Amino acid sequence: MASQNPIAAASAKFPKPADRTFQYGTAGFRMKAALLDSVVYRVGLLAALRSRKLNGQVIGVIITASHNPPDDNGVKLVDPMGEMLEQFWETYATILANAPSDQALVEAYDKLTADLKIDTAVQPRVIFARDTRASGLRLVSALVAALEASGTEYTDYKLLTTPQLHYITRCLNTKGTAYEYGEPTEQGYYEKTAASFKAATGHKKFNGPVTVDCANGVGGPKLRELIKYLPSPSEGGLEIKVVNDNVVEPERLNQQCGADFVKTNQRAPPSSHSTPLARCASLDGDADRLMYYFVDSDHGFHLLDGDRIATLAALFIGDLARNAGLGEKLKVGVVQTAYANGASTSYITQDLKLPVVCTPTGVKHLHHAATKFDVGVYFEANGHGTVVFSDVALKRINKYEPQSPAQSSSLNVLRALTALINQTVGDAFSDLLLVELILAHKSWGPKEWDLTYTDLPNRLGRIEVADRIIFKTTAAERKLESPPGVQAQIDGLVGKYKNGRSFARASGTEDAVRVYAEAATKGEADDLAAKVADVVK
Ligand code: 16G
Repeated sequence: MASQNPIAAASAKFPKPADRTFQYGTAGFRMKAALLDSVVYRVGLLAALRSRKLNGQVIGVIITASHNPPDDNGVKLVDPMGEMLEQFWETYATILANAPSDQALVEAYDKLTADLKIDTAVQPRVIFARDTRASGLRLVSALVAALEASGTEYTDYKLLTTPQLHYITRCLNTKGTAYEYGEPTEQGYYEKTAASFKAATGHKKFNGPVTVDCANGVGGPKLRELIKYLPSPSEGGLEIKVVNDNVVEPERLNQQCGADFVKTNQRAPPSSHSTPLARCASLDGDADRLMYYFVDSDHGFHLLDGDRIATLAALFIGDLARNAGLGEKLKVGVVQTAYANGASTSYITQDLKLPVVCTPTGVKHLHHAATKFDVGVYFEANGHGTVVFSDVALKRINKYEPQSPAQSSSLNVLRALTALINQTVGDAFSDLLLVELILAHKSWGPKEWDLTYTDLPNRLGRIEVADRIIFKTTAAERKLESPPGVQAQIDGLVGKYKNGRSFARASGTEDAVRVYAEAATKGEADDLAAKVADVVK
């Protein structure tokens, strides 16, 4: 009987590994690609349910494992406005992924349909894309099987960066409405990004090229495509040198390059031959994170991470709003996580005089908190982030009548920024262009940017523990409430260090606990991290 149900019949081709329990986490499902076929099939079913529940709005599915090694892969759902899947549905994803048999899967699917009062007459619509991993195509076939078994109308956008798929999802769902976001195509994405970059840059000059390490991932070919739409260097445009864009050998993805390599190792990719003060940037494997860095004349390495991008963006947008005459009418705020360097937080609150909110790790938390401001700047230290403008802010910016030529020119830049910045999710391309145009407006090189404040020395460690689940946090992951007594020990240690701060939290993506520590000197930060690690072990 079971094989007559199309969902069960197709599921039989993608059996669930018996000894595995899956969980939809901060980054969707992510693991060794060999384990993912059943998971992707079931995510396809969930996408169909989600689209039906939302009256046939388009749901996005992206197959990527971002900065993870080439043998991994992952799958994530994108909600209609291009945001992350609503948190409650993560539980449903987990239920479907763990149904022990094809028949149990059908029962779980039918039960969700009934419990969520889903109208089965609604035509579900799903779009999907993937990064350059070798396993991507195989996983796409599992996804397509689910979409066909559930009667879903679908479009395969093939290779895209994650932010591009978020963009297209939002465009499709807003087309023909007052909130139309853009042309729902890859070309539409390039055209919108390039036009707004050109408008926001005006006649400002770029101080030399920027070299972009594309992690040997999908960002390479897509950045080369975007460049075709930008003004060329001979027309006064920005020169972007693309490196590490080998996608022919997928095993090179994220190897010795990319944003995560640079952030974790606090050094440039070994292949980098950057000259002093030259601007360098690294993307991650699906181009949703961005790191900047440079070397100075004594070849010291300087990292300009997500905190730096956030502070630069907040400084520039705050100034623009004031200069446009909208200072009182636009509440600009910054959202960070516990990993943000304490010096960046002090700079934002004391020098920029802007409010800072701290949330747990994971883009969905930051994004949500950022939408509470008129203009919310959010970045994780790892380089994932963007700026979101509320509907009220957009109306004010678009309707405001400037009172002077100076106000008018600031307002024009601000308007262009609202189109340049990908508001659905952190996007390394639009973040890169944002940084570049800010530096051009300020006539700053990386050194001037770096000098805005001095990072507190810090150390991030990864500790393997018997059971990471017992590590439960509170206060946006800055304190441990369990195991009992551990936080008191950490507090006792922190108190002994000048400018000391430290926290421990269970990783959401790896079987480990992460320990972060910062202090007045590098030696003290290392020492504090080691002592806190001993407490956690
Ligand atoms: C995921 C998150 C990222 C977060 C990281 C933390 C998204 C799209 N990605 O990659 O934001 O920084 O997990 O990893 O939300 P951890 O829990 O292992 O430290």
